[in-house]
Amino acid sequence: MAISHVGGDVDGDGKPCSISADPEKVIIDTDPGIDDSMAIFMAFQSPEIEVIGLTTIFGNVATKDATRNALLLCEIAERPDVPVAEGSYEPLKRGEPRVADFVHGSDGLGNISLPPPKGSKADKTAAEFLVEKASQYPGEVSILALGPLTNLALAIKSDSTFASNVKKIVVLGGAFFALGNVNPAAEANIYGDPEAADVVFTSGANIVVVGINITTQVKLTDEDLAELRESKGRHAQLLSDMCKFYRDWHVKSDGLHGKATSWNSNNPWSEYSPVSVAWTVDVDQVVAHVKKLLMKP
Ligand SMILES: [Ca+2]
Repeated sequence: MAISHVGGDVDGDGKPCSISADPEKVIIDTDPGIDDSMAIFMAFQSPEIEVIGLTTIFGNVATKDATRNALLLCEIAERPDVPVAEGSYEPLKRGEPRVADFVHGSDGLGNISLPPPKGSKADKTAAEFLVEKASQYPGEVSILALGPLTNLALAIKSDSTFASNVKKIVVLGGAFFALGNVNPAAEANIYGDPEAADVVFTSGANIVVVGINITTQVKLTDEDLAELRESKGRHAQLLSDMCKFYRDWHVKSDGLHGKATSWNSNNPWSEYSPVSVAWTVDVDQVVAHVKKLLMKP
């Protein structure tokens, strides 16, 4: 990303810092979800990113609950202007979607009795919204896909130029040389709609995959959560409340730790290049970045 403009104290840390003159347009395809709520708040707190819309999908909750939560998160972040387009209620091959509400609470946000949103969803479906924005800004829109890939697959199927119009699709999903979290062979977002994942990975779009082998390394400890609660972070209290349910569930399972930085472009989808897979990350740096954004006033 080009850093070409020195802005004011956008970090709130007392020092001037660089921001992109032209923030990256991002659509977040999401099933919020506590981790997705963090990601959405972090995106809103990042001057490098212009969130041009949220699209919703089943996964951590049913799609209509994901839509309610997405609208609510935009309102809490004082960004009710951000459109929320509702996605598919079911995977490509149809049938009841798998919903993991035992991880995130029945409302998807840790059962903390939040009010309903005031606003309403966009007129367009998620797939229509994705296609419209990708063709309105060809080569400029990145999609952060945080749930099953149904909406992206529908967009690819409905518009043959979609895959080449999007700048980049960052997929949170898969497990590389690691066990899945639904069963040893499958990670939840891919398992939620494997046919859609196949459509996306073979579309020719510029894709970066961040799998569970990475995400299980990047953890907020109880100390981190205490620090968050004590911080002046804009949504620190809310996130701390939400995280209680999530933390208690995750205490039951744990992953491994690792460090280094590498992306592997030689992978099972290499013939559909460019698909890059993250093998490792600098865990300390990622955690520090997450905390910085979550604790930003
Ligand atoms: Ca998610």
